[in-house]
Amino acid sequence: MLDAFTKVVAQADTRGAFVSDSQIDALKQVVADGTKRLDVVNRITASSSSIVTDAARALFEDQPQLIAPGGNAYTHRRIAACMRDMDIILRYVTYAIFSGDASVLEDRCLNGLRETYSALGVPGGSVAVGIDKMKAAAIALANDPNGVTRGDCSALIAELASYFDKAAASVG
Ligand code: PEB
Repeated sequence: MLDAFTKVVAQADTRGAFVSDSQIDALKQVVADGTKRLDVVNRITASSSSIVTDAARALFEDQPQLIAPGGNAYTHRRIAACMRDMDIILRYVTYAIFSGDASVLEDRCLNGLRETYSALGVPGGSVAVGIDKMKAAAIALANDPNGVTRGDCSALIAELASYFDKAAASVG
């Protein structure tokens, strides 16, 4: 598990090189955007349960066969497992945006998830749709200008989007 800084160190060490100017510049930006980054983590964390519930509800509205007899989310036990999975994925996305690196998400959540889902008969494409709905809600929250000093958050939002996209692509 790496963060933006340890990633640079690991990459430099692999090359047997000192940290480069361009790497230092990129990390300066990470430091400069630190407060915004924490605001994003804080907002998503505070609303995580509604992000998950709303996304699951919208997914089941779009794909009612999931909760019909024979569907992979049929019965409360499976609905609960489904919402728990979405909660886990969102939690790892917040860890990734917090640390500025995808490795925690990749190594501890997405690694082997496609195989797990195929063994369980969980439709990965539907999970990807659920992730996409969480992405839209999380980005709307992170981008909400109310209650915060306004600034350019485009790089952070693009980074946040990339973690959701990585999660969706790994199961879809
Ligand atoms: C991954 N999900 C399920 C299981 C595991 C995971 C390991 C099997 C064990 C269990 O049921 O608890 N666990 C989960 C995860 C991590 C982890 C992401 C990462 C660290 O440790 N079914 C649907 C929807 C979708 C869904 C499309 C969006 O129809 C999910 C939600 N996952 C789902 C369901 C089950 C499951 C298990 C329904 C239960 C399947 C079953 O028992 O038949």
